[in-house]
Amino acid sequence: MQQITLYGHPDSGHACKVALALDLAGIAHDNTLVDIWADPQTRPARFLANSPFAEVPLLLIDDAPYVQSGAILLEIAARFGTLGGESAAGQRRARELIVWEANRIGMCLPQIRYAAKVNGAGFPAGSLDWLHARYDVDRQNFDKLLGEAPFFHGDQPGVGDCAIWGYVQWVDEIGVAATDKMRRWIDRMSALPAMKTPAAFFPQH
Ligand SMILES: N[C@@H](CCC(=O)N[C@@H](CS)C(=O)NCC(=O)O)C(=O)O
Repeated sequence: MQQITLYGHPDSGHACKVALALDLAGIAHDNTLVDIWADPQTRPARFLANSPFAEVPLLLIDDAPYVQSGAILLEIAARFGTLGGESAAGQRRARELIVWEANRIGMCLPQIRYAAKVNGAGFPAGSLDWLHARYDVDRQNFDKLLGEAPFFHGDQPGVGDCAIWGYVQWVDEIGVAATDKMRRWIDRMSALPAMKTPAAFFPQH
């Protein structure tokens, strides 16, 4: 049987995306916490040997490493034929959603969230305004991409929903406006039986 290990941290929406996908698909795995706020050199040796930037998420399938949350999600969908990976149309949808998320909503929301944590230290003048302006476009495009379906992949959530969940789960904490459609999608995602809080995905033992 394959041994699957996900390295992550509850503050990492990128890691939450992958943890959610594995649980939604019912793929047996272990989650291992990596302290992303500690000196990288203190992180587990197996993690450092396999994550080129010492970043989470890292997925190990047996001894094969997979990094970059969007690429990991696409690997899960294709390898296990799940969460959109079952059909050519589902795979195309997954690619489009994941690339959009990484370029847009998954770029500005983590930065706005991090800026609040460090009180804006290191953010050049005007950069937060620029990030907020981008998010205003992104939330309108969120509505366009979702359309009238309950999930981005249609009647059931797929890896694209997992990707978008990564940071949209925190819109209220971040203090940015959600659209009505976004709020209803958040409610549907929150109600999924496989859904967990970030702390439950990556418990601090
Ligand atoms: N583009 C990467 C981003 C990964 C990333 O930024 N990980 C952060 C946590 S969200 C991290 O591990 N930071 C710790 C560090 O850089 O030392 C992905 O999609 O997986």
